[in-house]
Amino acid sequence: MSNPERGYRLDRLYPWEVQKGLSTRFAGHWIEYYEELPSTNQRARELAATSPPEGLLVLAEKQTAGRGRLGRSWFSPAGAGIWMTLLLKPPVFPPGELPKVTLLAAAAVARAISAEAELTPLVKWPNDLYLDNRKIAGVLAETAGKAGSPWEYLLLGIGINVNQVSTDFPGDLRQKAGSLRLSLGAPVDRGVLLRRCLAVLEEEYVYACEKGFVRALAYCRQYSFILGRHVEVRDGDRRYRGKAVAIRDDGRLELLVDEGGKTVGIAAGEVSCLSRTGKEA
Ligand code: BT5
Repeated sequence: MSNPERGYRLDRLYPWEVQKGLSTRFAGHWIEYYEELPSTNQRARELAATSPPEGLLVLAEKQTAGRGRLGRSWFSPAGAGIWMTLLLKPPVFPPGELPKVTLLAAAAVARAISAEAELTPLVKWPNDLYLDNRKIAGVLAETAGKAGSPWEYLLLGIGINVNQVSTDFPGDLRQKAGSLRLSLGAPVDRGVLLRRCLAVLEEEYVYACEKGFVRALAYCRQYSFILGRHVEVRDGDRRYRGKAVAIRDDGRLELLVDEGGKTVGIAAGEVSCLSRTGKEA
């Protein structure tokens, strides 16, 4: 290897290597692996129409049209991160649970990172993980299925920045995106982390199917990036400013709004943290 610094780029998340030592009952037992895909969520949606087994994992070294929420894009360069979608088939699945499922996935990935890399990512409601004030991971939870049963599958799309250095990010992301490597000061083995993510995701999911989301929500509250902070939440055309005081049991963010001192429960949105002067922090 001529340049050990960049050696991680030669790694591949080959399914047979990922599956060696995988401790799950179903998550990742079937892996569709691609060097390059437009988006793992998009591929998972196509596969959902063919009645795949629960636990199927779509994995790509690189995405050319990685997706965030609301049509935003997700930067997914080759070999530097984990870009994946896990297909689950929950027994009962009211579509209103999606915000909680998103938080569950964020909590599971945060737990997996804490276990493997000795870092403590914070959950930024509703779908991000942060380290050192930078976004290092995002979750895109969607539903899919055959025509007539569009909620048959849950697609847990997860992107984790693992080994990028800051010059790997395009200009507009350089100030706000981070990676495990940047926080740790050393590269991280993607295969080991991926196995741990699958194990914790399955564990949290099975637990939630039996007992509800209490445990995942408790984690998101304990390791929250925003609770107690003054924030602005944008939800479409609506904007709220106030103190983030709670994550409710239904997954909504409770905000004590500046004007009128009332609390509101917000189902989805984009949160920015504000400084005391009201500017974006
Ligand atoms: C998310 O959306 O954070 C969800 C990201 C989910 C990505 C995974 S990768 C595997 C699977 N397949 C897909 O196609 N998607 C999922 P959102 O909250 O909307 O955030 C998007 C915003 O994050 C962008 O507008 C950028 O500002 C920022 N961003 C984009 N790429 C980033 C990156 N690699 N790291 C940090 N921030 C990024």
